[in-house]
Amino acid sequence: MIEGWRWYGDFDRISLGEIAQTGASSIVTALHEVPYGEVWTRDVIATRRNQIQRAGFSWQVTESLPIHERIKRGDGDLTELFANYRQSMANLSDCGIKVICYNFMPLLDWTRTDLNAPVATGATCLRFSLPKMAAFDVYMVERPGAEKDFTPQDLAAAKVWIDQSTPESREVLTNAIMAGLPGAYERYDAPGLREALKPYEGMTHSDLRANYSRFLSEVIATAEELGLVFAVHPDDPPRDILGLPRIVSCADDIRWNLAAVDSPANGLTLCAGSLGANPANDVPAIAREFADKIHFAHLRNVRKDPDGSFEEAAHLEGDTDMVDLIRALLAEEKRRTTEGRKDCSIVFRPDHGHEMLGDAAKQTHPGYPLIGRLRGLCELRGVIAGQA
Ligand code: DNO
Ligand code: MN
Repeated sequence: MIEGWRWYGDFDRISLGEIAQTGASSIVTALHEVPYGEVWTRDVIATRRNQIQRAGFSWQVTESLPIHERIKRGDGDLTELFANYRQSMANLSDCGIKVICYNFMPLLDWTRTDLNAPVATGATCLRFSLPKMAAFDVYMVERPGAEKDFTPQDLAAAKVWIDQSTPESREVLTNAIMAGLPGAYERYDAPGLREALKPYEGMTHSDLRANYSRFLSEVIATAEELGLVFAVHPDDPPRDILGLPRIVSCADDIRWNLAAVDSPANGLTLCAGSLGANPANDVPAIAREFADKIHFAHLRNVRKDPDGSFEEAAHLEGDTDMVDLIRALLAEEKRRTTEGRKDCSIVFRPDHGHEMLGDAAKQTHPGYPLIGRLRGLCELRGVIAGQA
């Protein structure tokens, strides 16, 4: 497996020189500065790639080539947006970047309710509390019909939280939830988010699936011609949120996604942490079932609570059997090697880490600390070496 490391380009307070000291060899990045829907030009991609290569790394995976919200909503004439997307694909391919990670979550990307939840070691982690999510949705966003999406127990716990909350704690919660909005978006307050949700009102799973399969039919044939592969990132958390449908949350969904346009270019980012947050998902089993379509892996762990909440555990300490998962990925690499394929190695990255040992001072994005991810990478490296 190839050790990857997410780097946010020149915005990142962690430099390529520092990343080199982790031992990772492949940078995972995107042109975060380009507004969604616009073309990633060949020149800008090549400049970024040269910068990465000069620092001694490869750039094999882009995370993400973002999909404009109008495509997710199936809104209006999408001809130009699809053409721009395909042009960015061609430019990436010209520059040798052949794996495209993306997600199809409407409006929000990853969602947490706490960015600094304490863990026993004294570090902090990202956490998702279902009662707090319910409190936000029902009492702060006041989304019409939100109560229907929660159990009586969730609602009772949400009421307790809101009654005890202060303006400050409500603001901390709002900021945590907004931290997962994709880069190009403004941050909303709770009433602002209620407005932002309006264009999605009434969108069903099957509407979103129709828009998703239209997207695939617009890009997968081009990907095949260019020798590119797509790797959809699962929903995080793997459930509907704020009334928005989610369609990449479990094995059944993935079966549907991969069959929607059946091609080696239509593949998966195996994000162990996202999938692992749903108790129904057996992550190593999912890795085995879809092994030949895994083009990229995010390795991290979660510890689930019975009420649907979860926290990001240390990489080898949560509910997912990471050793078994790595065994599945290594077996797939071996199979590819015996088939004589040239893309045998799967790039993985330590996906998130605990904030620890002074990480706060250098962290650009929640979940992406230097030392916390280094701890994760080293533990995973040990597991991989032990199985080689
Ligand atoms: C969160 C990440 C996601 C991921 C995108 C991929 O930390 O795993 O933001 O990059 O969903 O499109
Ligand atoms: Mn991930």
